[in-house]
Amino acid sequence: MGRIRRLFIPGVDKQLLVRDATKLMPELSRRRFIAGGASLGALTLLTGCDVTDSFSAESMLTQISKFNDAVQAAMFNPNTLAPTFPESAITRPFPFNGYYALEDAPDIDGKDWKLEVRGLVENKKSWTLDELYKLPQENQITRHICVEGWSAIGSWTGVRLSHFLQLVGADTKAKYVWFNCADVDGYNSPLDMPSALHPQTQMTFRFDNQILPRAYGYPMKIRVPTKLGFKNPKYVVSLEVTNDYKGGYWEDQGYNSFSGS
Ligand SMILES: Nc1nc2c(c(=O)[nH]1)N[C@H]1C(S)=C(S)[C@@H](COP(=O)(O)O)O[C@H]1N2
Ligand SMILES: [Mo]
Repeated sequence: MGRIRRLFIPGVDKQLLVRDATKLMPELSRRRFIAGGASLGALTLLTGCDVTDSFSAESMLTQISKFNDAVQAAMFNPNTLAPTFPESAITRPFPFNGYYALEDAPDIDGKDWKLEVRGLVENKKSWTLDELYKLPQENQITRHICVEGWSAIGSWTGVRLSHFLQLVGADTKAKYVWFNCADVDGYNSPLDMPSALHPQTQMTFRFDNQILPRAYGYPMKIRVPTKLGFKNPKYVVSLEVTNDYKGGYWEDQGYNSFSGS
């Protein structure tokens, strides 16, 4: 994970925290948590606590010890919705994150950009931004959790990915939707089909009611609030419906591809 920036969390030893939390979990949850990589990010996703200081680390542990197996099983269920928040909870400014500095982020001209659609779909036509903007859009205020140890609440607006997949005649029995991005050294990420069809999984065009800024993935990112941050590709240029596991930028470096509920 050479290029990952390590964030300092005052008073919290991440490894100890993950170890303590694991001990507190009921058996079934513990097994799933360990199978999922036992990361601090997964713990944050599970509890909704943002571990940025020793106080919230403590409340996270308290919360975990209160869980019963049924509650945790529900949180790992792909049919469960990610928690939503009021506008007052939005984190401002919302953090930018990439494996490079913001100046090096893709600078895409929306007029030239097209979304390529490939693989197991009936209609492989490319989509312009104007065409995509005309599709029905929804808003969600949800939490984004990064494995580097931070989380933030944002407001995203866009088209349900399941709606788009239906429009292009995608084979929804295929295993994955694989996204490719415009980053200079590449970025891609496979999403399992049940998560692609999840009602909160979104082709996002707006952040905080403004056209998606460059920092957050202009012109389009895929918002998957049931997954960790790295499974939310920005600057997307193509999607491919496929049965082949094609790997991903962070997945290839050891992060669990499931990484979420
Ligand atoms: N194309 C692209 N998408 C990406 C990344 C990236 O480097 N390139 N980083 C991922 C990670 S690790 C995180 S935490 C989020 C950060 O999104 P944000 O900048 O909107 O906070 O984007 C994800 N999607
Ligand atoms: Mo991340």
